Amino acid sequence: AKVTDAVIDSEQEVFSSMNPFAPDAASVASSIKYHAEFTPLFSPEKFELPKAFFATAQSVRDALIRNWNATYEYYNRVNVKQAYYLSMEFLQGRALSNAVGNLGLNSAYGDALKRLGFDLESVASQEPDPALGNGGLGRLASCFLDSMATLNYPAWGYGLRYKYGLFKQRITKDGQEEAAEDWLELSNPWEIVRNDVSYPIKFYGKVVFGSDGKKRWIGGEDIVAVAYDVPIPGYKTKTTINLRLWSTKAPSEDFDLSSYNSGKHTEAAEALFNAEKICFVLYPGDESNEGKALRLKQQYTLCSASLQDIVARFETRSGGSVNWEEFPEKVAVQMNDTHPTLCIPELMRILMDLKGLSWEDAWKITQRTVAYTNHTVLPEALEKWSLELMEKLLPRHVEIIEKIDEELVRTIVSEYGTADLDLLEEKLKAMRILENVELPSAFADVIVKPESKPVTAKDTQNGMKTAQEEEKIAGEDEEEEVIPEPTVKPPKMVRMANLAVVGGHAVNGVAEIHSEIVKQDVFNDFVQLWPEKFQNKTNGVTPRRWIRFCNPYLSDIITNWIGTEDWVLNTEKLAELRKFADNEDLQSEWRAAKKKNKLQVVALIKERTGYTVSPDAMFDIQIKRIHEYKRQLLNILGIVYRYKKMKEMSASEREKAYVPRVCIFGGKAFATYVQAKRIVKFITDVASTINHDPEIGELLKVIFVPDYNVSVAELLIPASELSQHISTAGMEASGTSNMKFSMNGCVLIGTLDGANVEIREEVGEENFFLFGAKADEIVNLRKERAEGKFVPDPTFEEVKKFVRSGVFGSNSYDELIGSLEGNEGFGRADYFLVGKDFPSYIECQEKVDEAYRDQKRWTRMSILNTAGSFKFSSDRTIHEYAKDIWNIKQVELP
Ligand code: B1N
Repeated sequence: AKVTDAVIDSEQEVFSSMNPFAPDAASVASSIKYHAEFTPLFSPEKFELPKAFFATAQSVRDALIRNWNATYEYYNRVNVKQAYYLSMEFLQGRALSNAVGNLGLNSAYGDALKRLGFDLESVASQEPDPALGNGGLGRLASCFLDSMATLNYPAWGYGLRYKYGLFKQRITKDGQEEAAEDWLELSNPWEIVRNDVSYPIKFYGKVVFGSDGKKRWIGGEDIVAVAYDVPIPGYKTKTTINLRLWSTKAPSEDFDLSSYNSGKHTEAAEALFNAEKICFVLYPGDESNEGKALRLKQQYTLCSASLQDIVARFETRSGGSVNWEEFPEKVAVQMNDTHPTLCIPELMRILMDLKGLSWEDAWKITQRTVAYTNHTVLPEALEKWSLELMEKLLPRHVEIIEKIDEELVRTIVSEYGTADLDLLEEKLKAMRILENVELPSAFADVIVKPESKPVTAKDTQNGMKTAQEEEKIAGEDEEEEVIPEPTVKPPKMVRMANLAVVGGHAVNGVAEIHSEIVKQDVFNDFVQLWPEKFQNKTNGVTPRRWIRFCNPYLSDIITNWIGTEDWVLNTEKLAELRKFADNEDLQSEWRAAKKKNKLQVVALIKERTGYTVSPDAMFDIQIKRIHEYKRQLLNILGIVYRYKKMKEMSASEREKAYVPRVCIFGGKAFATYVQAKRIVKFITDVASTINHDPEIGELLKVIFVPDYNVSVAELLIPASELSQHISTAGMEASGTSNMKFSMNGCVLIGTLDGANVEIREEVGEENFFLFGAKADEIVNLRKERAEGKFVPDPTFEEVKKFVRSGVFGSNSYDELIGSLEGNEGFGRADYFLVGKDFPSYIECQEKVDEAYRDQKRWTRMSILNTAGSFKFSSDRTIHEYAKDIWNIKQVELP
């Protein structure tokens, strides 16, 4: 339809009131038509779905901007303390349904679009899924924004506006292929570029003394960071907070017009390209440290632009009288993992070099302002940067880091004294920020050990070995060990986690077990110095996106049975479902909702893979980044084992013995993580054999859903009945999809790892399928393995042999299966203990089948999962951060 009758409303008239619940379908329709006509992104002749999406989004954005302005006008006026969540990743997911839902405008927008010949759902599905994050860490940041806004906490997010999000995954016969994700191709209707909010960012150059005797950093490369704001609405509140994403560009004078005029077009634009490329891509590294110089530039851009902005806001809000000591009373900065740790030296630099504060004052302020969340204990993921690279790129920051390191050495020496030099040396080695760097000159004479050995390359990584090193060691034979180690000069490194612990006032882990490991293991030496810094903040997820909006069928049932929709804000109310767990009416409604959700996934699977699956089979799902420690390999080997057993039976035996299952996988492998990509390939090979086996039919199907992202999760989670969280104990910091599944009435099969431990406590152990070794057994198990004492279970030998026999194609999967054995040349001797946990996993899966056969029992388990999941709302998590770390108060708009 052509928009000929567009009502030219002035924007002010679109929503008659600041009350977000006011507009009716007629005014919404005219606002959509207004944008369709006057927001020039599409040609005027057509009014089709893509245009309908943009016009609708822009109409919603008007409401958000109004609320955003009201929010900030008020915060400025009362000068509240504000928290800033700095993250290299925000995995926002689509925004339209979420915004409309949060504003309570579902029926107004639904009706308005109907009048225009569309429906809200198809319009919403036009939106690209912005994947500015890799996985759990980025999605957590987005859940936190939702909770901050919903709970009326004065808080902002700061991140980067990557031109390309996490790669698009294609599955071919060779496994995973990556393609650029051009999410901005059609432009982003939610963002508002603030051309008047931009900050200079410097790299390289040198440090000089200014006329005042103070140090100044003269940059060698200058770029500009420009603010793009994304409004974040809270649920049923006017509070709308901000996600400020920085984009980089060159200062306009950097375009070399004379080169251009003389025909050197590429050279003329080089500076532009160099500046812009900083924000080209999100590094697709999840729990690995890519160590790219460009990544360091990204991290510094985030820290510098955000802190300049925060400091400017503090100054503005202080009016004429800036008292820097008050800075921590107005500002809390949370660093999402170590990626924004440069905040610490950057704030020091701003306070000292630009604002004239002394080291002592600047340090006190910085420490009181900044806090650090740790998200992983995997040694290879603890970020380290080459000191040499950092000295080049950020010379002034390195000076500051050196001084922080020197102060730390002073603290350590005064704490442990010089009587026991072995102990002192051990502490320094574990705790110093600079690694493989001589002691600061002031200490060089104090700490001299007579027989001190030169450091070798193997002594790196906090004394822990990287996976690659382990791999090397596993492959080393006896002979090699007698050859004396060459004394290579180990690279000088900056350990960002140590800097974050020293420079912040709080360090938290993300689940109870993880925070304990952080204290007992990773940062134990720091805990002895500053026990008060260390905390736990168990992760959470927003019940708006992750139940209310993604699972409307279940939500309606919950609301009906509890008698109120309050549970969306007060998830404790979900516990009231417990008393109805055996009620047959609730049970049948519950199953009917699950069935409807499963039918949507049947369609998705058909569309994305071509496979037809039955909605009556059990939906068994594992969706997360592909990583050895998450053990998708354990899952698929379990499926292979099941398949083998089925093949050994007669048809009638098979049907009696097994519950029909659809086993669904989804997830991306880091592009250079070879073993993870082999796992993807193996899963898809197994899938094509089993799915085409006429003997097996509906009894077993294996599906790899390509290009897993937030939108796919929103469909899969509500449809899941069993979900797998089966990491090697101690390795998954928390996990957050486990919480989403449990909320949506899925029963978990899992190890005692991350948040599984707490979920099991809350939902009751009889409603959780537990298997596998415990975290405190892992070290010993690996040791036994290395000593050749591990006796594999016959079932495990059987399944490996079956894979090697060629049932899944000519490939014998030597590298994959070999890695589980520690055969010479095949690496780490089953570092992730797949073989150890295999028999208990298989046994546990048998219990799953048994439970599922009794649908009343299963439905009861499902209801009790939803009922027991209330702790895992990110609202609870955010209240804890606000109280224990940020010291911010809820502020309701007048
Ligand atoms: O953070 C999530 C946790 O729930 C997960 O258990 C944890 O694995 C995840 C480097 C990471 N930890 N570390 C990362 C991401 C990107 C990167 O470049 C590390 N992600 C996690 C939320 O707490």
